[in-house]
Amino acid sequence: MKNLPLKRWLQTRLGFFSLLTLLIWLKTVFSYYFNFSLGASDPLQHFLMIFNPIGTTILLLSIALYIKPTRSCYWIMYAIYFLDSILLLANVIYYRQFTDFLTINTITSVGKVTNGLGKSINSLLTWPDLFLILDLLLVLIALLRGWIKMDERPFSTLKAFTITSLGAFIFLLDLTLSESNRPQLLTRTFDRNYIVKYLGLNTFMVYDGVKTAQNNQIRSSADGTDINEVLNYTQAHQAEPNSAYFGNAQGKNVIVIHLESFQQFLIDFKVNGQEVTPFLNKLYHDQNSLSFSNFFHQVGLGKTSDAENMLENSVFGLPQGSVFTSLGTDNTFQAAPAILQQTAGYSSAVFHGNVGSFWNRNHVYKNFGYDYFFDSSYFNTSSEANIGYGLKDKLLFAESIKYLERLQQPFYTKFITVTNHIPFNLTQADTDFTIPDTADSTVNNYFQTAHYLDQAIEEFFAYLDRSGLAQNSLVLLYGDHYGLSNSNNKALATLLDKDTDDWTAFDNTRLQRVPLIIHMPGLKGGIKDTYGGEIDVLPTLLHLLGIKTDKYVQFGQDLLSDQHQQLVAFRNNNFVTSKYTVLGGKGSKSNVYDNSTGALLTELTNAQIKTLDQEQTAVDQALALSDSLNNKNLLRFYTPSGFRPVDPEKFDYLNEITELIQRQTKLGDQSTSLYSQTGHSTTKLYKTDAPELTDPENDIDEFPNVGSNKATDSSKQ
Ligand code: GP9
Ligand code: MN
Repeated sequence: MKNLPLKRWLQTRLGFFSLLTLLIWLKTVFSYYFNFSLGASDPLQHFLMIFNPIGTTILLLSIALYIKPTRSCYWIMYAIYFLDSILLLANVIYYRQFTDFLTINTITSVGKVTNGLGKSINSLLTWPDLFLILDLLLVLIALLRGWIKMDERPFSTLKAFTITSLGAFIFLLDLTLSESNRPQLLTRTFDRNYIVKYLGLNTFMVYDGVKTAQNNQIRSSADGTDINEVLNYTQAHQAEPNSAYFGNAQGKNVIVIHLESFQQFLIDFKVNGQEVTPFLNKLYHDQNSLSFSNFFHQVGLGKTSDAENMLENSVFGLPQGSVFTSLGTDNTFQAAPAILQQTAGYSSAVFHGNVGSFWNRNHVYKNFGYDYFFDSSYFNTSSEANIGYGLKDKLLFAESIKYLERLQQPFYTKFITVTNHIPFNLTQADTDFTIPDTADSTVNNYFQTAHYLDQAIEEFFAYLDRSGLAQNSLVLLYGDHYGLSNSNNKALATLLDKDTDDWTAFDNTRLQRVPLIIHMPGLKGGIKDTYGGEIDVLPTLLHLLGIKTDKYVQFGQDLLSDQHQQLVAFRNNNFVTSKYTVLGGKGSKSNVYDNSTGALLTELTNAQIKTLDQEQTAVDQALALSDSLNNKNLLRFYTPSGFRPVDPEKFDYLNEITELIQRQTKLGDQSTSLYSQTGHSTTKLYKTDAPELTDPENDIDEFPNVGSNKATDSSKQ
């Protein structure tokens, strides 16, 4: 036994180092699979999950190899191993409660964590957790008892450096493979789960630490007076409400339908003679719909989350990354749910079939003041019900009714659809739509998922009619951003009867239009060609509801106001006016297109140049002030009169069903939920042709045995 090579190996510094690396690696991979739901969905992702702890563990432990004195080297290496293991265990416990990873901010605001965990720390510990700390004790005893002898021979700096380099190389390999599987992983930061899945817990910690330090530094450089410049701008930029519309929807429920990747060109569009979205087309032209034909998305890298941010706050996203993921956990917001709750007693809820952690929604919505968040944990997300980013749209609407009918009215709700998301996959059973046959399969598939989404909306509207909700609700539908990117547009051009060779940047910009439809029985509708964008929706909506917006910090303008300026800013500082599309930078460098002809204007008059320069300056100023508001968290310095800052601690999104029922019971006769008004459930009124729901086993009436906001594997890729 004594001279076994393995034992001899363990008595060397490298052997000890390897043992600790192995232990951390095993424990981490064990936790990835048994304690966290990271949602690996292809072999490469599984490989990366198994591979990612190695590089960073080597990097960390190798620090000790530079230390020459024997005892210091061993104990420092042990300390690193100890701390890393404790960090893992702490994450496991935290995740069990919050379905999320520890961040620097959660660790430093210990009160918050212990508050949340304190209640249930015992129940959160399980026997297999012992496996994560037992080895710490065994290695300690082995060292103290001399079972592992300390090797007196120091490591040469060169050798230590070689090992550090090996760690760095493995890490870079992991990073490269991850980026190939999930482009823009670090620039967009979709979900903390993703960073851990691809790059590991240690990397997430460092990444989060760097981000937090940067944010804190920018924030601490701000003081109360910095908000003044923003207030001066937003107050001067206010557009007066249009008296013909102000208050038209007072007291109505609001249902926002977020049409994933849905572009304006789909409206009235036909493929092989078949309408792609017949229901939305009808709605678009309905006399009770206000529809906008020149409404642009204005998102940056934060895509869906940027669109949501603009809709809820009338504040832009960031030039890099997403406000939701980089600032949404800590920033102060004065968002639609809070404004509506405080000014008109609205309750609020979001329905979305992806995991709550995606785009950091589970934190952000609390800061927005959302009462309820029904994420994938509240739905039956079996594998056939899920596609791409979560629950299929028909199922999302159908299965939300049992929650919707319990909400106190008036309510402000948002349904975020997902099926029409790239790569626009759908199972055979879900579609009979004949897709086009361009050379680009992404383009072809886009029409089938858009068609499916259209049917889902139609089913939902039919329910709203049958249940009577339609009569006292305003439904606002909008496309969040493009589905087909510029690289797909050449293939799309053929379907639009355009010559591919003549396709220009102007054409690409036109395709950034998305629908905005505001529908309500009795609303004086019509198709408006006002040029506007997502930033304008909140003031438009609030004015329709009869709520003045002048005291809030909002960068948009009411689309129905005569004072609306029709200056649409994009996140890259390009812009569109009612006449021109201005792309590619400032001054003489810009390309100016005429909106009516699409021609590139090469000879501009001095007066035109002057106006365009002024407009460019206005666009740059709006974006810069919005960035300063976000980055410096300036709303913490300004509370509009009569507004109470949102307390995110009031919401946990964990037991929504119990909370809904308790609220209803507590209110008794005063309860205004649809369920209370009708005296029974209305789920039977929901009709869907979704194949998953024709099976009697899948009952949309029942509250499923879920609802703890636990992550599932629904967020693929
Ligand atoms: C997922 C969804 C998609 O939850 O909202 O976000 P996107 O990729 O469109 O930004
Ligand atoms: Mn989206």
